[in-house]
Amino acid sequence: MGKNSEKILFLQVFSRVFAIFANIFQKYMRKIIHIDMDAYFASVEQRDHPEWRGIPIAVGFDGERGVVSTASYEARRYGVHSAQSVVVAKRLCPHLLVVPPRFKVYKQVSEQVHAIFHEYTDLVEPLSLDEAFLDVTNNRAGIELAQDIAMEIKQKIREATSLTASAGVSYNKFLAKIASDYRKPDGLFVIHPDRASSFIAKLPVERFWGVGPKTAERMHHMGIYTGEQLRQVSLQHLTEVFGKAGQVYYDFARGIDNREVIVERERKSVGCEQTFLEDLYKTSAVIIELYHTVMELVERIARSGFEGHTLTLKVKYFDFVQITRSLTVADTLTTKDQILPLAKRLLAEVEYSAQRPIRLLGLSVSRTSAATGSTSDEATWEEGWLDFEDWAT
Ligand code: TTP
Ligand code: MG
Ligand code: MG
Repeated sequence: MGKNSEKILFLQVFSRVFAIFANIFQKYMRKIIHIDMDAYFASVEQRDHPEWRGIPIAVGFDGERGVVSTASYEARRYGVHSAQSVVVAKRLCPHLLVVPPRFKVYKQVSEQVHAIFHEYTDLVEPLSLDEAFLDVTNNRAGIELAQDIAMEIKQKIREATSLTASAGVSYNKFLAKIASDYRKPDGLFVIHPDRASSFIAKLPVERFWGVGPKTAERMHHMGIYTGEQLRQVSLQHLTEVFGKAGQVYYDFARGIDNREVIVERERKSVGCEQTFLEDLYKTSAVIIELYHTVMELVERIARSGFEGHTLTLKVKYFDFVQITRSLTVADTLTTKDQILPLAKRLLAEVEYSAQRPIRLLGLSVSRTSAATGSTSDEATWEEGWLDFEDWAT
């Protein structure tokens, strides 16, 4: 064996050993909490309108094309849920009350809750208006058990906002996120390092973070229903089927997630994009898809509380050539009525035809006017529940 290949072998062994120790360290040293508000928008509405308490309500814009942002627990019993059309929701629950959102209030409450988080640590990573990760390994209060911190935070949220939150505690983000969902509402669930393996083994794959309905279905087709079964599949097979996400699923099945809690990942833009099943060239079809993309964008802006002034349209043609068109306005772009006309204006600047059909449409809102060309192509897989790909830079 040559000197070089010896060196490579040594490095490989070293990095493998290092990874094993790093994982053990993470497992027993890190303390991560995930907090998520219960039925967030709906709970705020029921708090502020006592007459709506105890009855099925959905937050969203009422009408033919309206979509449910979220539903109260009373409504969920009828099968009403986020991202469902209002028409379907009313069919399931005929006496459903559909109330319009008040994003300003949701943002204010979110700020109150974040102030409470920062009493314990500055390592806070917001995922959306109603949830965040906290790394409390070294916390300000010097509290030993993360579980105790989670309990205190829940209590303080209740006192400050009259709302309930659920908390998940574990040694990484993936498990903390699953844990917060496990005993909703008003839940507190701890996944101890020693219990993680058996917990994951029994976990249905659809509860894995990043596994949306489509991925779950594909896994089911492969005969994978639980964490235990996912663990039996080789890394090679998973990456063949799921691409980059395959490695993530492989690690998650083993309770491994070394991602750090990233502080105040300040968003520069919020956007979404959609690749079509077939390339489009008819104006009517393109306009319909543009409309859907605008609706999705409006939801994402609402969820993130993002305030931006520049709208960017991204078009990818059949041959993968991509162009972007932007315009900046004085108003903060948040509503459909503001964004749709601007999006149409941008689309009017774009040429397409049967010879040059469109493969993908994307829209984003960003803070500055320098957005053109800077919108990232990298889709994040954080939330797997919609057909659209998310992009955030
Ligand atoms: P979630 O935390 O996903 O849901 P939730 O808080 O309503 O309910 P849960 O108790 O299960 O956590 O989302 C937080 C808020 O984000 C939600 O109240 C409304 C908004 N939202 C949308 O507008 N559209 C969506 O598709 C989802 C999932 C959420
Ligand atoms: Mg929530
Ligand atoms: Mg949430």
